Amino acid sequence: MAQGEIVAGCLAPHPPHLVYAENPEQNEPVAEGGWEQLRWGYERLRESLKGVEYDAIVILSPHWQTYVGTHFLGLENFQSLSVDPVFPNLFRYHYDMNVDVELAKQIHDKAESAGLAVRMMTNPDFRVDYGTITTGHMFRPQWDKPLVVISSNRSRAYYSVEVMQEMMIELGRVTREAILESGKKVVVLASNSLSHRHFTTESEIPEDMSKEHITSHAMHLWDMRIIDYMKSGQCQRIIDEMPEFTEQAIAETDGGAFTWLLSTLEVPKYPAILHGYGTIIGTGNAIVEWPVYRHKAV
Ligand code: 2X7
Ligand code: FE2
Repeated sequence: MAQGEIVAGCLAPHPPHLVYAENPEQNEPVAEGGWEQLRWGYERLRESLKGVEYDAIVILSPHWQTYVGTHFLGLENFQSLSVDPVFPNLFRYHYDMNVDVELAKQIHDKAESAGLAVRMMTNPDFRVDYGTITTGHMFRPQWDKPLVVISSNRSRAYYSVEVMQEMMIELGRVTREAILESGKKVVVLASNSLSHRHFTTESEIPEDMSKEHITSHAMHLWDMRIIDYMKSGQCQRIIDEMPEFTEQAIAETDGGAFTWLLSTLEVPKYPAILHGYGTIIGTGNAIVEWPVYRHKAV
């Protein structure tokens, strides 16, 4: 069997506003557009990966929060209605997703052997979180590739960013190993915003872009600093500064997805492609691709 590979890794944020603004048939609320900078960013990401072949998509979402270990979706198919608890006016999405259970189990088993607490989630009535669904939809609206969905173990909440990072670096390492051994080609996605301070009220028309901006200059400076590191191939500095970034920018990196992603990519030293940046109800969101397929040894 040929060795598997990670063909690309992406930062692929999930504010439900993006799906709302796209008006797909699966989502009940209807919008007059909005957040175009980010939606065009997702268009560019999809275009960039159009010619790249892969078998499965692996997502880690901060909105599937598990406090005892890391969980993996463990059934072939999940279908239901997903409603965002904070924005039920924007996101009521009827999903039907297929899971690559074989690959999920391979990552699970490797993680278990490495001493991480893990579990396969096999409850057929389980509702998939809106982070996974929004990233899944925006990354590949056709839903024609199986997913591996990994929960966010909230080790930051019990311990610290440092402990969270140690665990996510290990989870990233075993995720990579399992993918290489699986023989499959895979894209890995971290589903998270950067700075994450929300406005506390919503404007009358949620998609009124005259009301949209970053919550503060400090948040903007942090987002630009992290983007600069991604664009200039300095991902180790992101890992090193993650505790300050996560605490000072209230960043959604607290869920571990970003650290896990960088670890699956062996902390890239080559430049990432920034496809878009924009704010959503005050939070900072970047759509970024690490084009591993361009950096393969020939
Ligand atoms: O989950 C989110 C988010 N991360 C950012 C902005 C708005 C809503 O939901
Ligand atoms: Fe979120």
